[in-house]
Amino acid sequence: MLIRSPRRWEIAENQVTSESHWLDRRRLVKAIAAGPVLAAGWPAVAPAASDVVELAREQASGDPTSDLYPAALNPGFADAGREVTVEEENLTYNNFYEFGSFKEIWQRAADLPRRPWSITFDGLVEEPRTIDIDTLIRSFSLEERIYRHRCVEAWSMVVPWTGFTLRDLVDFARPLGSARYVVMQTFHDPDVAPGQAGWYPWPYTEGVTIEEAANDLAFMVTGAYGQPMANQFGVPLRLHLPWKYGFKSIKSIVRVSFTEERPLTFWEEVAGNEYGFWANVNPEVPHRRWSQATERVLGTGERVPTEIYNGYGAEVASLYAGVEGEALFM
Ligand SMILES: Nc1nc2c(c(=O)[nH]1)N[C@H]1C(S)=C(S)[C@@H](COP(=O)(O)O)O[C@H]1N2
Ligand SMILES: [Mo]
Repeated sequence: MLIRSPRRWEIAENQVTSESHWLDRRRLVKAIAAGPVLAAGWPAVAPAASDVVELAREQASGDPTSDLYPAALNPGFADAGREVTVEEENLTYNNFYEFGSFKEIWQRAADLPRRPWSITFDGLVEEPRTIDIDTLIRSFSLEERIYRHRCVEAWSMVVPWTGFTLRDLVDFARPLGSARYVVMQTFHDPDVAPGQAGWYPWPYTEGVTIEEAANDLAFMVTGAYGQPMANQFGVPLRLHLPWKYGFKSIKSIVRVSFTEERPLTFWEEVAGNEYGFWANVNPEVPHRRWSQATERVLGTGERVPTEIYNGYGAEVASLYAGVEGEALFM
């Protein structure tokens, strides 16, 4: 996510974070051997791709749900019309502000404990409850879907996700008939996530309408590239809404609430004049500071035209009949 300008207090935060907090000794030694370490604590030479893939494999093989992978590919989502983004690329270019406001947060995200983890369902539900993540994941049958992802920063990727539909999660939660929105929150623990020591309105909060949540495209992600997902993708459970800008796709969810009122979402609260609730992809509505007409496809060196609803209009455009008066696209 791009904000107005680098903020003085964020830079200070990066500088006070010691390298050893997020680079283990072995990696730090390697990084130093590879080149000078910048004052801000960032190795000048990018870590070898094998390191990041190796770490992702370690995280996946230690995951208590690893026996569920690989899940069957849903033939309806087998072709995203573009090549799947190279895994190393995707593992080293992430937005996860809890770990810092830059893309290479993968080492820091390795500090996030994958277990124990539970999810609380509350608000307008028949009965509020807190469920262990493994019990939750095992109550659904996992499938693989290849989706395009378009970040509001005008880059995109193609990812083979594994998971289950948000619709199934909503059914599991048993909301009351009065519920109009599904609101999700990320964990909040500044001891593990140094970015949360900063000024942002933590925890990260996102939401969709009950109708959007029921759309078949709305997907709860547990895995990527045929395995339990690496920490930086938002372990152990994240959302992916492929027709919306990437910031709607909240990571590392701990709470799912049902409300009558529209929630104030994280980026809306940070910069409501730039990031709205609906955030549907539209090449014709520029961001206040840049065009959304094209996107840089990660790992390809190419720039391609952006499509309305990120190319998923046939599935989702009908959701927005009747709300045209609102700022649907930012
Ligand atoms: N909790 C949380 N979820 C988040 C973000 C974040 O900073 N924190 N960034 C969002 C943005 S802007 C994007 S583009 C995607 C990036 O997902 P990726 O790192 O798996 O590519 O995650 C989204 N979900
Ligand atoms: Mo994004």
